[in-house]
Amino acid sequence: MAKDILRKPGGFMDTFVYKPGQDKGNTHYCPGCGHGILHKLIAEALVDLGVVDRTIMVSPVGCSVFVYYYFATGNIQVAHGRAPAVATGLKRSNPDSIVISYQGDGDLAAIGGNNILHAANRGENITVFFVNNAIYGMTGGQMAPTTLLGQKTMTSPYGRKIENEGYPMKVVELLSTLSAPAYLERTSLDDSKNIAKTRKAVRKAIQCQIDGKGFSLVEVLSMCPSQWKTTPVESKKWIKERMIPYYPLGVKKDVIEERAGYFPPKIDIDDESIKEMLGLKKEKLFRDRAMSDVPEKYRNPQIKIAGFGGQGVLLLGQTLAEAGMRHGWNVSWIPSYGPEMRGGTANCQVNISEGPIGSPVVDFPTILVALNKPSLDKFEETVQPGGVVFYNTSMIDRKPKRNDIEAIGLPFSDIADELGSLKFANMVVVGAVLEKTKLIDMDIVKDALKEVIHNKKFVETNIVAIDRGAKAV
Ligand SMILES: Cc1ncc(C[n+]2csc(CCOP(=O)(O)OP(=O)(O)O)c2C)c(N)n1
Repeated sequence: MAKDILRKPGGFMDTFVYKPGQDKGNTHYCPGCGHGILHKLIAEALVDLGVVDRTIMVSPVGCSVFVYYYFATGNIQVAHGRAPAVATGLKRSNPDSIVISYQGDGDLAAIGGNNILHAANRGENITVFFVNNAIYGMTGGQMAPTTLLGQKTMTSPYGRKIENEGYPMKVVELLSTLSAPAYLERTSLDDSKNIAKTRKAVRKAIQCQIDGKGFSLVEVLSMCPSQWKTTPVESKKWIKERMIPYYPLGVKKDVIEERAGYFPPKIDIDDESIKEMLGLKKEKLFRDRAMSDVPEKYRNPQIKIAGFGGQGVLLLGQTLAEAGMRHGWNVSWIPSYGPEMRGGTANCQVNISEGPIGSPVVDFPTILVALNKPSLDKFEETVQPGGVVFYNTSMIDRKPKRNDIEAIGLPFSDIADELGSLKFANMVVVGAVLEKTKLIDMDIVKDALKEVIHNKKFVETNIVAIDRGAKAV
């Protein structure tokens, strides 16, 4: 029985794995911190409301940055203060999902002040849990917009003063002046009665989203004994005696009952609208090859292309993605490059998929293109077993070490040089990759080139480069 009472809620991961192979068993939070309590209330609510499988937790920066260690939901970690914007995108593109933005006071009220204001003002149908511990916890206890008057922090060592830092910001009251939000409440974690009220508010806020009623936010007053330089017991007292008088608890806005739920119509993108988007009005979309016609090991590839800045790495990825899109498949392309115009490292990540793409990030590619030695050194280990590595023998003087991958070495740069410029190496790669994998018809790629290459006089030579790559492989 006791075992049953103490079980972890199903909304949590079975094990808290921080790094592969490391199950910490507990959380990374300090003793007495409120985050763990709120996590538990949310995890339980997700189970009881039956939405664990369609929830996406969005964690920005702050002590709760590692929300993704704990919740058995979809998770995305985003830039400081930007959770409401990312949550907006997630919810709008996946209206059936339940999107939860989990933010601290530094994150939500300081750097992300504009983000939360506009998400609330637009009435996004998302749920925000706002942990107000009156300080920047993660970075060592600097003043937050919610720091109390007289409160000493690292950056207000004599105590916050109205003349210097202004008044502490009352976020739920501020948002309650907007027309759009459906439900705004402030609760606290300082005693069991208030925890029970927080539990109720957490559920109500998530239900509000499930019912399509619009923006909901719960501000939760929460202990931070480490940065308040006090004990867990004293911090609870401090909330009761100092925080609650300034930040009164209770519902600040609730129009849930008055509202009809809104569920955006499903957008069905048909072939005609895709053609229109691509400017292919008169041509047909090429859908004559199913992914099942592609050799099994090359299907739905996750591709990483890496080399020096200036080797055309990004254009190479764009060309593959553009061609895949013209083929009618789902594609994604994201670049990653250093600040140097030339000589720095660059890589891009491309997904080509018959089904929806969950994430554009390719950490473990099925196809790696390494145009220089540092790229092979860095990414060889990440290739999925059974994957394929195309490597540039003009610049790489070793073979891949792994024997569970297919290695195809070709002198991409030398072939490009023969065509008049090293810049054509990327298209030689395109030809080689497509000839080998049979992913996309060469005609489609050549057509796509007209889109991705801005200087039209180079289109013909690039087509020759593609043919040379195909021949070489
Ligand atoms: C762009 C950017 N600026 C500043 C930081 C440093 N930083 C990390 S967390 C943080 C404040 C976090 O405080 P809060 O949101 O209150 O969360 P808590 O840690 O208290 O839970 C800051 C300023 C950063 N990571 N990124």
